[in-house]
This record gives sequence, C-alpha cells and structure tokens, in this order.
Amino acid sequence: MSLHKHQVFVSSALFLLASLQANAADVTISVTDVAGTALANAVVYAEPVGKAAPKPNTTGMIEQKNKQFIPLVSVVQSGSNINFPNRDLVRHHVYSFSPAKTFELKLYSGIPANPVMFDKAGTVVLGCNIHDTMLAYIHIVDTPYFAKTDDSGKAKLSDLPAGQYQLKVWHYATLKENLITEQNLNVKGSESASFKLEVQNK
Ligand SMILES: [Cu+2]
Repeated sequence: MSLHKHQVFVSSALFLLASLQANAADVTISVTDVAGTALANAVVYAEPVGKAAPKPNTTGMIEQKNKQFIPLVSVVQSGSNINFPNRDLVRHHVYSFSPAKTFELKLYSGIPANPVMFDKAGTVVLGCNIHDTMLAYIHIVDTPYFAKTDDSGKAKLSDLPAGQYQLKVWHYATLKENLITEQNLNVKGSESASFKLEVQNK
C-alpha cells in the first residue's frame, strides 16, 4: 500500500468512526420527585434546535381492558394515529375535551373502523362517558425522539444525531398542571441528564 492510499484508509476509518459515534448517541434520563424518589411514566423528549424533526409514520394503540385504559400514559409524535380497541364485553364511549384534540368515539364494542389522528402538540386527557374512573393521558410531541420513564425513573432516547436539543419532561401528576420542564442538551456522544419534578402525592 502506498503512503497516499494508507492516508486515505486512515481518514476514511476515522470518518466512519466519527459518523458511527454521531449516529449512535444515546441519552439516558433520570426523573425523580423533589425527595429523590423515582418517577415512572414521565414523558421525556428531545426537540432538535433549528432543525425540522423527521415526520412520523406510526400508529399507536390504547386498549380498554377491565374498564381501564392501557397504558395510562402514551407519547406520540404529532401526526400519529392511535387505535382504541375495546377488549371488554361492555361498551365504552371514549372522549377528550382537551384543546390538543377534542373527539369522541361513541359507545362501541370491538375495534373502531378508523384510528384517531393526533396532529397538535400538547396533552390529551381521555375519559369514558360510561365509566367515570377510566382515565388516561396522551402527550403529543413535535419530535421523534421520545420515551417514557420506567419504574426506576429512567428513560433512554436512542440514536440521536449529534447537535443541540431542548430536552423536555412532562408528568401527569405535576403540581402545576401541564408543566413542561426543560433543559439544553448538546449531544456529542452518549449523554445523561436528570430532572426533579414537584408532583402530587399519589
Ligand atoms: Cu367505559
């Protein structure tokens, strides 16, 4: 191998390494309450600064089972569809009065013919006209980079391209309703971040 070819090989390898790192940046986020107790079901998401986010092409699902919505908290990118299959023998009447999406699926069994499109960022609170205790939340975000914290209060955003983001968190039980807490995030390699939220006792 000539010196010239060798240099080309080395710089290609470095370039490949750099792009692998740039494409594989994971961000680990930890969410607790002010006392330091892990908070599950927090929605965390990273909005690219100064760049349009890639568009979604996903259909989610919120089931009704044993007179409960499953899951309690969903997060989708704006422009996503959600199906609302009823797995119970009783009929449900799903509705939302939330400004981010006002809709109703009148008394039905089985699977509705069409999913519902959520095209605006914000929070949607779901209820059932027949069963007052049924409650669920959909947080709609303008980015494909989102996750929910698990029981240990941890979430991971995978494969973020390098760059600047606004990292945001939302939890349904924050003292101030619909409070979104945010911090700057500069993704260079794998990163971590943490949030402490004021939530109501549950
Ligand atoms: Cu119901």
